[in-house]
Amino acid sequence: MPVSRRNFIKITSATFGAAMGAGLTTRGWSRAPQPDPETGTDGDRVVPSFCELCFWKCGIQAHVKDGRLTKIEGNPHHPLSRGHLCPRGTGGAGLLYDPDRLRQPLIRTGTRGAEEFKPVSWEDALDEVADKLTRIREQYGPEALALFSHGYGASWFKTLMHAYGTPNLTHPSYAQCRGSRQTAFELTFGAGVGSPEATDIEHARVLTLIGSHLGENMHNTQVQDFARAIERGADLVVVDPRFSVAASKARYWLPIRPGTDIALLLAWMHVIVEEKLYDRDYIEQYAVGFDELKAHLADKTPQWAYAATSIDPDTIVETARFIAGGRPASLVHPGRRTSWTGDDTQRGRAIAILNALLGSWGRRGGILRPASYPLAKVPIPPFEHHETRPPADMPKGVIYPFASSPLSHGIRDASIPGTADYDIKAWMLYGTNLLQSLPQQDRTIEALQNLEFIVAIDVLPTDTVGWADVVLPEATYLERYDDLHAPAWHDPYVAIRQPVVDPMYDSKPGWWIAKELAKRMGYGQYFPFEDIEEYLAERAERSGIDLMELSKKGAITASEPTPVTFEEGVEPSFPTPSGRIELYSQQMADAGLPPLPDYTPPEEPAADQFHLLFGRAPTLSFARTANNRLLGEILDDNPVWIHTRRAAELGLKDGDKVDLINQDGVREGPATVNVTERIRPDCVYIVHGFGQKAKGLHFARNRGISDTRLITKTRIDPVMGGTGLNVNFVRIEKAVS
Ligand SMILES: Nc1nc2c(c(=O)[nH]1)N[C@H]1C(S)=C(S)[C@@H](COP(=O)(O)OP(=O)(O)OC[C@H]3O[C@@H](n4cnc5c(=O)[nH]c(N)nc54)[C@H](O)[C@@H]3O)O[C@H]1N2
Ligand SMILES: Nc1nc2c(c(=O)[nH]1)N[C@H]1C(S)=C(S)[C@@H](COP(=O)(O)OP(=O)(O)OC[C@H]3O[C@@H](n4cnc5c(=O)[nH]c(N)nc54)[C@H](O)[C@@H]3O)O[C@H]1N2
Ligand code: SF4
Ligand SMILES: [Mo]
Repeated sequence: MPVSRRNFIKITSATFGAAMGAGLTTRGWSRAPQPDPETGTDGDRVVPSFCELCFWKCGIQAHVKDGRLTKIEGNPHHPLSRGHLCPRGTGGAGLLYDPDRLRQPLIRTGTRGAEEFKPVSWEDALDEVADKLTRIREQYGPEALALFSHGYGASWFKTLMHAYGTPNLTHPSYAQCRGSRQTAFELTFGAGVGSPEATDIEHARVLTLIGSHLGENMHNTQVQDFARAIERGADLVVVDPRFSVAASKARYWLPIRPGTDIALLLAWMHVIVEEKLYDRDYIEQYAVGFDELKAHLADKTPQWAYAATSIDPDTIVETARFIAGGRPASLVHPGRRTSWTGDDTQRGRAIAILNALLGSWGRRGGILRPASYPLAKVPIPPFEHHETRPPADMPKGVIYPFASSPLSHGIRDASIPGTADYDIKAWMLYGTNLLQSLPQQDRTIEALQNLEFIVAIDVLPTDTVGWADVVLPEATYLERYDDLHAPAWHDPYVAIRQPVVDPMYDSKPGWWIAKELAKRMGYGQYFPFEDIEEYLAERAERSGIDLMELSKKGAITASEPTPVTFEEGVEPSFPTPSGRIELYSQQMADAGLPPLPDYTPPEEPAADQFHLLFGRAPTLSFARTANNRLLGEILDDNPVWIHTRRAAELGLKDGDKVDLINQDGVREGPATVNVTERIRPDCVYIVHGFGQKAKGLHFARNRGISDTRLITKTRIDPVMGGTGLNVNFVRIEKAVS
């Protein structure tokens, strides 16, 4: 039964008020979480919430004793964790108790970027930010401010930006991450695959991974499903220039030449179409453009692809048949960080079309059609209509027709005066570390030098935070509430983030920071609540959710199983212009882009160079966890993988120290050498997230090397403007320092 806020507070304080553990002073129903008889704990309380060590948002149960977090486990009530977490999720205490945390608001005293600040009161810091942003708006218009964000807590600041009136809301997780995949699937099926991805890995008979290094890429539910699929006897085809963890479980490992996957995908489809191995009924019923596709594939033979990919034609034929043999439970994973070589939407389209030929969209073991738990909104007044200009994210005269979210590197570039249609003058940074996440770091620095005002809302004094004029220390995800969360998922659910312990030091939750800024800037009406508990109670009540139950369990799943496949009753609808799966994309043709995926040969490295590849390690979330001492105990360096033969030629052995010098002469080092057979001789590989320089990160500083500093070159995806990051080459020399 839903409860009103008033009753809720009454019930919870009566029931739980007396039983509170020490150290928790938040009031009202937030005290609800109690030892759960199912979990047991040697502490005082177990608080369910959801993780923020990455963006998968697994449910956690945080154990507290004497007011201190003692351990974090997976929440069995949450469909993304099912009682388990990835190693990073369990290491959340390393963030909460990080001695380097931002402790109080700071205002810059030295030159910008010198990381010199003085502590100030919240009053002074908020007044300063509100005053500066109001002046920027008066002088240049609202679009002169950009918000860069990553993470669920950004929702409050997005509301603030809508009130302010800027269209420049951006996140590197679009153009530097999964934007091209999203665009490709939208163009083909009329819908993306979402986040968390709605792939049914668990029930796949054949799973094909193009790069996607599951097991190192540790998205928890995917990895659990991956393990289950393997246990159930599913077979894997892994395409990766590196022998990844997933490759070690595979029936086929195809060590492809980097940047040539489109050729392989076209050749696979050539075989599948020529040999009539595709799902003919499905294609006839749901798709358009098959004849055009067939004609396009006619000359994309395995022999043709061999020259591009270096994969033997017989292997291409064999794997094509093998992949088709598993249909419709044959899933070609859509990928996640697909910002590789600038032809990424085309590669995404090839993957989408192959999935269509296999009939896997809307099928068990393929890509499901999930639904969200219905959540009502807390009403706010309509945002004022501002006559603003469009986002400043594309260079003058350039249009990327299918960009559906402002491009972060573009907005960065527009902050260097005179380069875009108008200049960006101020940045608000929320949970984003642009010096590590945007390519072409020299441009990021130039932008940082030219801006009139920078405010960073963060938890740590990172490289980018060091450039801010005002720093606002946010309480970590273990110390705050955020909005309710209900993504599309196989089992629709709603989850709550709630504080496990009180905010440490003088940190404050994001909702409070945004609300205080809004009040000062005249946008108070968009935060129509006294505190977050009132907001959450109202939202829950409007949504018919029992907040007590939610607070106690951490997540509530819809009671009835929801259909997720066409067979189970999901209406096969494809919201493309034709209303069908678009194998041939008229939308692309109309925009002057190739309507069927084309292969363009990538640039090759010189004889003494290597392709620079990078990826994830199970215990690290890019730059986000680099200073986490608990996780650092497991991995505190990112050695550079070099093939045995090339290492011998260079006279290198394991543990040697080297520098990497890229095609533009940027030198990064010293890096530790890892000599291995697990990589193609023309590639090197490092884990992203190391090589931080910030003075205040006493653990992460100068540990390992940064891939980002070596990414001085990108290839832009003409379809949606993403930055291909995997187009840089490096030479290797003995380290100079
Ligand atoms: N532990 C951990 N897990 C994470 C994250 C994290 O930080 N830590 N981050 C999360 C996020 S935000 C994302 S977007 C995902 C990213 O994870 P993925 O989407 O899996 O990342 P990719 O860049 O696609 O995959 C990297 C792999 O691609 C291979 N590769 C490089 N070039 C090529 C090529 O040309 N062709 C082929 N076929 N393979 C190539 C590399 O050798 C490497 O094994 O991971 C998520 N999961
Ligand atoms: N060279 C290179 N660049 C890449 C990638 C790569 O592999 N290599 N990967 C790309 C991908 S896939 C992605 S998704 C992007 C991600 O790049 P970003 O959007 O920059 O995201 P993060 O690295 O997660 O941001 C880390 C910041 O969030 C802060 N933070 C952590 N928790 C909180 C919190 O609770 N509140 C607040 N306010 N701040 C918090 C950290 O202290 C840190 O400053 O990077 C992309 N860029
Ligand atoms: S995958 Fe790991 S880090 Fe990401 S939300 Fe889940 S537990 Fe946290
Ligand atoms: Mo990402």
